[in-house]
Amino acid sequence: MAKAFSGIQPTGEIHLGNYIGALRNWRPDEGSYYCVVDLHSMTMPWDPDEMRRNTRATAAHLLALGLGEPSRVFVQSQVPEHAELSWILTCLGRMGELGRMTQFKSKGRGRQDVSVGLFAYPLLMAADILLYRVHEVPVGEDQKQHIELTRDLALRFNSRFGPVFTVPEPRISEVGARVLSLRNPTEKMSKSDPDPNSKILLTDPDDVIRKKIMTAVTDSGREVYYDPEQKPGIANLLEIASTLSGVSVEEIATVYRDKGYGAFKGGVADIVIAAVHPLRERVLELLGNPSEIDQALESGREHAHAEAKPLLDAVKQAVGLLVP
Ligand code: ATP
Ligand code: LTN
Repeated sequence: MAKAFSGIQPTGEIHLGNYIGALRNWRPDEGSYYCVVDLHSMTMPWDPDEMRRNTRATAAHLLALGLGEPSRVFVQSQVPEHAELSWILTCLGRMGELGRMTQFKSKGRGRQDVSVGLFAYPLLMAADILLYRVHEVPVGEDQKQHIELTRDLALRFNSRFGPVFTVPEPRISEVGARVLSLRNPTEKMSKSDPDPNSKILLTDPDDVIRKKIMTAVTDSGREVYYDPEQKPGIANLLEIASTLSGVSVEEIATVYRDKGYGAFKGGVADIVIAAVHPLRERVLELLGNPSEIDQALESGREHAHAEAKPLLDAVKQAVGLLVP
């Protein structure tokens, strides 16, 4: 069984893009870990109360997906090895390679007022992954470049200091790796998009989901077929429906080809509601029970720490730091 690690930022409510691109591919296998990466969400300005609330709420989503058993979910800042290894990797990473990260380029390049953390962020992500000797990192398309950097750092470290790190692979699904905004289907669906109609939340009631899909931006045509260049809005809805139903994009397009956008969107809404409704019930139940969330996180923290500590000691030993 391949061991996996992945992370999600507590920057807002979990949406369908997070679920389709990442969370649905997370499995509670032995040795796999899933992390609420609170330290990553400090790379952009944040509010402390919101951070506390979102950290618990994000954890509740992971637990509702069954990832907490047995003890696979934890909070990044509660396992100090992440920040410590991140510093060591910061001294191995190069300005040039970090400057090429497209996420940094889109959020920060050329601006003097962004944090140093935003630039260094992929090194913290590399530390997250490398601490657990995992083989796979299930993520959406936007994270591929960061995992390639993680691989480069692991190989650089191993060739200079000895074979301490496992070199991980990204696991990115073919369909649904980049779910697009319902309001602007050239941008990805994103937690930090302030327009609530741009995204479907896993806690949205059925009628809200239906309304968001019925009013999703599409082109002015009538025919339903898969063409991401010419019809990005329709292609996005086809991908969403396909990943959630297990029916291929082509088959769904054939069913609705001449039926008009209204009927197609109604069919997509049925599929999304059928998938999201049971998840919402479980998330809301857990959110009403914060002590259950905290208990699960404590158990996750203990397990993660027990694995991360010896790995960090091996790193320290290899680079010449005195291990107490
Ligand atoms: P933010 O807007 O704060 O950057 P986000 O919505 O991009 O947040 P993250 O916490 O950065 O969410 O990502 C968690 C996981 O979800 C990552 O694996 C990421 O690749 C995936 N993901 C995020 N948005 C999408 C999307 N629109 N389509 C597919 N996968 C996505
Ligand atoms: N950078 C990722 C979140 C993240 C992550 C990780 C994903 C932090 N550490 C380790 C996979 C593995 C993001 O913003 N989506």
